[in-house]
Amino acid sequence: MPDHAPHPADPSLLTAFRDILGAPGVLAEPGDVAPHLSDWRGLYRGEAMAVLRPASTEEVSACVKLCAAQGIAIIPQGGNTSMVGGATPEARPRQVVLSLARMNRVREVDTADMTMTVEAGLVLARAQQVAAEHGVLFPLSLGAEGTAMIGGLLSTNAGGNTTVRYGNARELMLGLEVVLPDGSVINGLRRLRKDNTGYALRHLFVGAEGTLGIITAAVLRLFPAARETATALCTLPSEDAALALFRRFRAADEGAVRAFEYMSGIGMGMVTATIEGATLPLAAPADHYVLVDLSASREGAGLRGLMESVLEAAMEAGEVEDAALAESEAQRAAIWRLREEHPEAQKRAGASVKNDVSVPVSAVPELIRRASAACRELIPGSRPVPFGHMGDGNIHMNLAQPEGMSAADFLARSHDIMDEVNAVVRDLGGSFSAEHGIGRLKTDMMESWRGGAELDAMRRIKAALDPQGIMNPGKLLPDA
Ligand code: FAD
Ligand code: 2HG
Ligand code: ZN
Repeated sequence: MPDHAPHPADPSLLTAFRDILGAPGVLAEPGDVAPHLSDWRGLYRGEAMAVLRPASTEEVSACVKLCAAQGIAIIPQGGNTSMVGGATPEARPRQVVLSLARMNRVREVDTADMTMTVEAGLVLARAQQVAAEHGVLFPLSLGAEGTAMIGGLLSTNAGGNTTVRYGNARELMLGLEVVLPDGSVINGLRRLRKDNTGYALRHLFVGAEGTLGIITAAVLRLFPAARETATALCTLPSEDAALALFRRFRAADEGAVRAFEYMSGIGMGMVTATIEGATLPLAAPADHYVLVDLSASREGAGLRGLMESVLEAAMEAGEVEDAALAESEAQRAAIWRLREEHPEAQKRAGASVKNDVSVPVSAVPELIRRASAACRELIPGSRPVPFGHMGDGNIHMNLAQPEGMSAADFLARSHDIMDEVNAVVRDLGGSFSAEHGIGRLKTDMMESWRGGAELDAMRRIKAALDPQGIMNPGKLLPDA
């Protein structure tokens, strides 16, 4: 991928931005700008004349008006944890990164209406914590929660571990405040469960990846806090057994399943080998693992009994080989750590190609088997590392480089690998982009998956809202 130095700033423009934001609101020194120019995975690096750090919606609006007048492109950035290079600028001049990090206030928590109104730069872990301090729950949960921000999470319609129970970010949003590409502001911070008033514009910005405007604040849904939990890590003989186990839990008490996560033996091996303190609470390693997390807002819900009886029946049926049940919060956290360290462990284990895909839940075992076989055949010695959110059909069908191959040679095959996996996904009626979004990584797949009337409608929406094309250019939509 191209490597570019920060773009030299135009002094008069910097002065104009400083007039709006004050000196702390504009970063222009190369050392300050650099961290905002590349992505977590190290796939992309771009340019920007400055990083703008507005502290209010009015400041965002004023910056956007100036950019629109000057034809300067804007790359909105939250925690910069995108897996698809969505928040990384392209290698082109006359653009700014607009960081929401200073807009991190909680404007209101309402436990009567069970809503929370927060600014886009609030980090997810902080949103969870504030909800907990009020005795309620904000249920979105994912590995990057210590860094990812509400605006970024909504802009990618993030999923994570609890989609099976609470839905994706979209389902957790009731209202939005958005600055449009001309600087005008939609104030849609309504906390209504029913609001049928024409086009649901708020939903247009969820999953738009910053291509239609800048989310500055949101009304989020809250839920009763969990008063009881039960968590187990199981080994299983096959992918089919994992699906059968999911069905058992669903049949026993669908409402109790908070997360149902699949992991392979190769992925778990990478975690225990590369992550300090990560140890398996089971007698022996296996080829297939499932993490089941149950929770209830009612005390005395009997989740421990439910967990034991379902696992016992599954063991009798030969679907579960061994299981470790968390006896304390510390053990629960240790089990979750084995799951959440998968991305980091994969990074430490060498180059990998990620395939964030989804299929109908019933097709997950076939996806894992067929895509793994196809990848092994394409690149002998490569190591499939499927893991993820089995309960909602979203598997990270990742592939790690063969032991003896160079990272560069392996990554040069990225698109062949993605094509191979996607052919299976297509055959199973799935999607090539489940929860991470399109960003820069998958724009060239849009034509083949969404081409025709669907992509055409997206382009027309983009042209109507952002006729100059200044919002996050090069992301989501392929060049016409
Ligand atoms: P950024 O990366 O900064 O931006 C993401 C996109 O949103 C970009 O296109 C950006 O331009 C746009 N954007 C950001 N803020 C705004 C705004 N205020 N208005 C308009 N556009 C905006 N994702 C999942 O869905 N599920 C997971 O389980 C998951 N696990 C992860 C685990 C790890 C370890 C990591 C590193 C990432 C993971 N991700 C996961 C991906 C990532 O965390 C999500 O995509 C997240 O939603 C991005 O949030 P962010 O604040 O970092 O956004
Ligand atoms: C997860 O579920 C994230 O841990 C990251 O979505 C997945 O690293 C990945 O491919
Ligand atoms: Zn995921």
